[in-house]
Amino acid sequence: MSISSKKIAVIGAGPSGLAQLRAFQSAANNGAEIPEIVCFEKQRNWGGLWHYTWRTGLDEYGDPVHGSMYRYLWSNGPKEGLEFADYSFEEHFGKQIASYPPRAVLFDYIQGRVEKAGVRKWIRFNTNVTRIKFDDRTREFSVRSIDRDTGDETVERFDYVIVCTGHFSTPNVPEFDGLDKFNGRVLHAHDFRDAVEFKDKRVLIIGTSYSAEDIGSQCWKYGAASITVSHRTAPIGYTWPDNWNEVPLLTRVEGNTAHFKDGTSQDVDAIVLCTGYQHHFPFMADELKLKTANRLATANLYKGVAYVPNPQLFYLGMQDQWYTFNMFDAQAWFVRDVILEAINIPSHAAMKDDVVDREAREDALEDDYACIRYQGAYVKELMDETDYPNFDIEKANEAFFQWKKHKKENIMGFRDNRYESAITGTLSPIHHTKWAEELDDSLESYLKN
Ligand code: FAD
Ligand code: NA7
Repeated sequence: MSISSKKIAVIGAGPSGLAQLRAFQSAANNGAEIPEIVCFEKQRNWGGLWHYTWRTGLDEYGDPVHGSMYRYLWSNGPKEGLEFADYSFEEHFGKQIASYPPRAVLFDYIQGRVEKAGVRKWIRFNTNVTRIKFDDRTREFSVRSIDRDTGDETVERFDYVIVCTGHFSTPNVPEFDGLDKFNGRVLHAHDFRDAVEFKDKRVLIIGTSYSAEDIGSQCWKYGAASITVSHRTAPIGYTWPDNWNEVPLLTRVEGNTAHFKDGTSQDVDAIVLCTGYQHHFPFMADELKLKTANRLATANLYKGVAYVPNPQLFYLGMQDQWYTFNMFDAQAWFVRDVILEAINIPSHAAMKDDVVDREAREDALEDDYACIRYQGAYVKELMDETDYPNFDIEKANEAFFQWKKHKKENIMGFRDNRYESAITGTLSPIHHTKWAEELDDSLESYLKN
């Protein structure tokens, strides 16, 4: 079968799905024959999590809201770690910008590349994929989708499916005794939208990872009375502001009083469960469903992307993430080259060995610095096998190392630092206003530098 008579389905038009579209468009631009591409996106616009919605719970069609991002979100890592190798910040904005852009600025950047590439025509917006099955006889997938405006259902056949639906939208929500009788608001991070709601409130946060740290910091910045962070494994351990404390795991709630594992207690007004997310693919037939923990070496994915039991199926961006946009790019270029038959998928046994090896190497990592190097090496491995523009991974790693150091020095001031681009070598400007004092997170304000 010729390449151009093949059909591929990309599910989701967030950063991963858009990376996949850009990868094919760039091959076509270089004269390659490419398959027919249909990208299904359940929302009205592209950008995935970066396309902000105020909605929580169910959306206007009764489907779960995908968005987990909130107002006033600024990049939690330096932009120098996520910059596209084929589209720098300077190319997009016409100048270098500061290192921790707010959500609207990153959305604009993501959108700029794909607008320029002209791939919007491949996307069917407001179309939800509801079922994917594989026919062993024809070796084709059937993809059932629904146009959410008309209610029309369609079933189509595809040779390849690339799942780009993200894994930070279906919350992991544990139970704690007494939450059902708590006299304040209880919510998961997925439903957090605006820190102003928690002004003057005593906020209890459960969890110690990115969401805990950042939602706590947002509430602090916008005037919460106090922040208490409760850990299951270990405290975060930064030098926090005076009205911030860390406590062991919550054991129960009585009225407004939260009790912790060490026997201490505190009165609180709101509880935010920053307890992570689940990899959740309700539209996949069970034998096609990726089942993995949130880790760097995902289970069952050869080279972190090809589904070992059926390598006509790919998953992008399913790793726990230090690297994001440029890692999705490297993955997308690799998947594209497998589909274009420029890269061969090895035997089933070799794919399984690859996964075991990646897991073992991850299990041996000792600290966050080693994790960053590990994921940087993974991005480089994929880049080296494709024509994705090779960029200086050591330099991008270095931006992450500096970021870790800056957080340790001043957790409420780390976003006031700047780094050098691994793509253009330019040093970012310092933002005109300190993060802790900057209440305006609009694109216009951020670009005033
Ligand atoms: P997503 O962005 O989740 O996009 C998936 C897309 O698939 C969505 O558009 C969705 O509508 C669509 N979709 C889902 N199901 C279906 C279906 N059945 N049919 C059709 N379409 C479907 N990363 C950073 O680099 N820096 C940050 O500062 C940062 N902050 C973050 C803050 C929060 C609160 C969260 C949750 C994540 C953050 N991330 C950050 C990580 C984030 O995961 C990535 O930046 C990126 O959005 C992942 O892209 P993705 O395309 O894989 O998934
Ligand atoms: P993460 O990074 O998966 O972290 C989840 C956190 O939740 C972690 O600290 C866990 O503690 C904690 N957790 C999970 N289950 C429980 C229970 N039952 N009790 C107490 N604590 C629990 O998710 P995030 O939302 O922080 O980050 C996801 C993405 O969003 C990230 O990529 C960012 O870019 C933004 P543990 O350490 O396992 O004890």
